[in-house]
Amino acid sequence: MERTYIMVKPDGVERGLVGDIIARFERKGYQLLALRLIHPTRELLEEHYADLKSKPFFPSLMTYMTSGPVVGMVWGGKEVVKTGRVMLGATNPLASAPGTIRGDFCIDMGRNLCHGSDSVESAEREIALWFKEEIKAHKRTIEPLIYE
Ligand code: 3AN
Repeated sequence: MERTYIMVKPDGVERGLVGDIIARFERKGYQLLALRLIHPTRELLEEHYADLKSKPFFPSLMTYMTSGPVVGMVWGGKEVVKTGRVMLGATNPLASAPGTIRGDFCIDMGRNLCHGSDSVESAEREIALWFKEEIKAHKRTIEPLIYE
């Protein structure tokens, strides 16, 4: 089963949008495999955002992301990496379609509520980074109702 790392950022937690974001993934049919409320350290975030280190917005991204707890989740299901990002919307919320999380709930790129892995490879890297312990999927009875 494909897995992705979805994270509600500090603004999403503070604004009480965790439940709505979880509900969207649940209603879609994806399976919640792990969930943690974490106040991330700078070191963890620097590793998570290693490819953005040279960007001019990196210092403000660090300030934003260390401003409060985040909710990290692992979701599983068919094409969950790509579809998860569609559900999040574009990085710039003003370019995000209504019906997406960012399109519905936010305005600024630097307050864009959530993160979703951008490839299967980065999903596995991020899951290993944010969830050290092994994640086991429990057997569900819903699969035949979701997948052919
Ligand atoms: P995404 O989160 O959509 O994968 P990335 O990985 O390019 O986008 O950027 C990570 C985070 O960095 C974004 N979610 C956003 O908070 C911030 N960010 C990206 N680009 C900009 C930008 N041009 N100005 C300010 N913040 C940005």
